[in-house]
Order: sequence, then C-alpha cells, then structure tokens
Amino acid sequence: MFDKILVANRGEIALRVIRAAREMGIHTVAVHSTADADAMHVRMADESVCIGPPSSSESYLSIPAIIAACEVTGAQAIHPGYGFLSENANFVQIVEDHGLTFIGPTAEHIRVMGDKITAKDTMKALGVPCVPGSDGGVPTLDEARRLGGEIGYPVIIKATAGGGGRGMKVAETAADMEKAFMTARSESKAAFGNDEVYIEKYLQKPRHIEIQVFGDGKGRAVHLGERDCSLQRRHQKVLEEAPGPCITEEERARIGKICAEAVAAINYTGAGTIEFLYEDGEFYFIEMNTRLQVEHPVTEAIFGVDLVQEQIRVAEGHPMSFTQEDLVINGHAIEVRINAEKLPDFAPRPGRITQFHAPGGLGVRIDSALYDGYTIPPYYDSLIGKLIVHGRDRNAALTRLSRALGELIVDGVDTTVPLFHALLQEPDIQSGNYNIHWLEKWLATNLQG
Ligand code: MV4
Repeated sequence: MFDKILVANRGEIALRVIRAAREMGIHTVAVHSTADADAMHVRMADESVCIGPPSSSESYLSIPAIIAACEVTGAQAIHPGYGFLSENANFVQIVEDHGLTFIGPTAEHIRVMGDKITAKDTMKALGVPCVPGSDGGVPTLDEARRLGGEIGYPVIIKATAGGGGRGMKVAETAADMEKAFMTARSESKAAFGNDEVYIEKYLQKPRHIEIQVFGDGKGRAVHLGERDCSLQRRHQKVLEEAPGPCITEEERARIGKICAEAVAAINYTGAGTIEFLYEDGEFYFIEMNTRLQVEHPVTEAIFGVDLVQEQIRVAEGHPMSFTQEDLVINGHAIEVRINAEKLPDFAPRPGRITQFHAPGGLGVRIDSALYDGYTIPPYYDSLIGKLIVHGRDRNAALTRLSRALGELIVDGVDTTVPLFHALLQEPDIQSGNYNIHWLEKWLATNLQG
C-alpha cells in the first residue's frame, strides 16, 4: 500500500487525483511551477514542491525535478494525470529505475501504442477491427500510389509518430497523392523527427467512439463501454457523452469484449482508451491512448466507479475491485469542457476570475481548480473546468446540462459556456445526430458567418 503519492500535473486533473488518494488514506504531494504557487492543487495537497519556472518544459515536463521531488518528500508513486509526462515511455523507465511506481501502464505499452503503426499491427493481430490500409509503413511514393489504387480513393496519409490529428493529409484522388504523401512525410520529419507514414482508407462521415478499458497487469481486463467524442474543433474535444447515442447494447458488448480481450492478452495495466472511427455500423481502430483521459468522468458516472482509485489499486498490485459482470450502465452522462477562450475564434483568455459559482444538485459534477480571485496563468492549456451531468436517460442529462449551465458563473474571463447554451438548442445535438465534422460545420455557419 502506498502512503504517499506525487501528482505530476496541475489544474483539475491534479485535484481529481488528490481527491481519489485522500479517500484511500494516501498522502499527496503536489508539484508546481512558480506561476502556480497559488494554484488550487498546491492548496489541496498535503505537501507541495516548487519544481521550476513557468515554462512547462522546465517544470511539469522536467523529469529530474519530478524525481527529485519524490526523493525529498518520500513519495513512493507518481500519478501523471493526462498530457505532460503521462505518455512518455522514457519517463516511466526512469521512474522505475529510481525504485518508484508509475501509476499507469508499462514503458513498453506506452512505446508500442505511441508508434501508430506498431499500435495498429498489435491491435490487428489481437483481432481488433482496423481501418483498411497499408500493412505497416509506406516508404516510397510509388508504393503509396500502388496502395491508393488498391484501397480506393479517398485515402489518408498518417504519421506513425503522430496521433491526435497531427501529421495527417488526405488524398481525394490519385492526382493528389504526390503532394499529400510528400507533405505528410516532410511535416512528420519536421514535427517528430520521424518521416515514417502509413495509409488508410479515408472515412468521410464517421463518429469518434472510444472504448474505456482497464487491466490489472496480470492478464485480467474489462471494458467500460464507449464514449462518443465526435464533437471536436481542430482535434480538441468540446463535449463528450456516454453511452454513445448511436451504439446498441449488442454492438457495445461485441466491441467491448474484443477490446477487453486484447488488453488482457498484452497484460495491460490500468486505464486505457481504444479509439475507433464508427461508420455504417462498423468499428475501425485508429489509436490507443495509454492514459486516463480528460473525459473519463462520463464513464465514471454511468458505471459508478472511481477510475483513479482503481488505477492506484492496480499500481499497488491489487486486483481490480470489479469484474465485467459488475459493470452495468446506469443512465446517461454528458461532459462539457469549459475553456478560458473567447468565441468565435477560441482565442485563449487567461486572466483573473472575479467570480466563480459552481452549479450543484442531483447528477451534477464539476471538476475545476478555479476559485474566486484566482488568476489563470497564460502558460498552460485553457481548460478551466469540466461540467459533467448524469441523468436516467439522454434527455434527462440534456435537461440537467441546460439547468446546470444556467447556474454556473465564471466572471472575469471569456469562456466556452455560451457555445454550450447554443448547442443545446440544436435539433442534431438534441437527437444525437452528429459526426466528427458536425461541429466545425456548425461553427462555420453559426459563429464565423
Ligand atoms: C481518420 C479520419 C478518417 N479516415 N482516419 C483525426 C485524429 C486522429 N486521431 C485520427 N483522425 C482521423 N482519422 C481515417 N482513416 C478522420 C480523422 C479525423 C477525426 C477523427 C476523430 C475526431 C475528429 C476528427 C476530425 C478530423 C479528422
């Protein structure tokens, strides 16, 4: 059993981890940059260590500073949250070399899934359905042209070192292949120092459906259904819900079983997300995320589990506290991401919060590190809170979301809250009829126009 863990993150996710640990009787150490000396995670943790200047690369991404903070405080384990060092295999290796425990998967799992070609090969071999495309990397333009003809246009060229939308190019026809292939390769080389690319059939109107999985590292694993995260802008999720409005119980059971068996087979430890594109009733694997995700609370709401406590439990070598049979969906949950950004261009708006009032009541959860008088620093991402609502069905969740947004007060900076009020008026949102392109099209006609 750990007595003390270090939280290598900031903002709402640091609070999320501190709260989980506290309920388990585990002491917490916050780390912070000089810009975050007054941040809520520093106040809420039992102890804190300043690890560097404002720049993330010299603080939240500084491996020596974080290892040193463990050594001076006696923390035995590190929870990375999301972002920062959460999917850095080299960091995990160093943590373990110092006799500390990384609360998450092994360095090897992170490495395999971090390379998108290796991830796809691995998943394909484990029986997970993938987007039709190249078998591994595509080294030459000739090979790309041959594959384009074979797969059928449109195709998408993706960087193996990419992910989350970075380093992708679509070739609509054979005539576009040269430009798309060459740009994908050179941009990938410039961004990641790796020019290896692969090719897939381009799906034109899919939904983004991701399956939450959880493993004990000893060959047992479960799935916790799906989240529909199709509402995105520039590859940033805006609203997420569980269960997916278009997924049937049969589809969930089938794809869930495939995912749980795949992660069991690789002895995966802790929380993971298997991302799919879903079109015309079929699932196509695209990527696996080896971390706890921002949107994990919608899954927690409908299954009534604490995924962070579960991560800590399995990191200590204990079994999971639930079996697949225990995991029954109750109702529907929706999360909206509240960013300090000004519409219509979503420009970051750091600044002082003059008033913050969180909504409450049945089925309402706020994960936020805001407080009255807090100054949002300009150095980090603009997520300042998540509002998660839970109701007996999707309509109840939508009604509750509208009610809770009405109670929320965030004064002093612009936020994405007005976007959600507007989205709730849309028949397509009310009915769940949207795909990965819906939001960008809506923004183009309703905000820019
Ligand atoms: C695709 C695709 C269509 N066809 N792959 C974007 C992020 C990365 N995770 C994968 N992405 C896509 N891959 C094939 N074969 C369309 C996208 C995509 C997308 C995916 C999920 C959510 C939003 C998106 C927005 C644009 C493109």
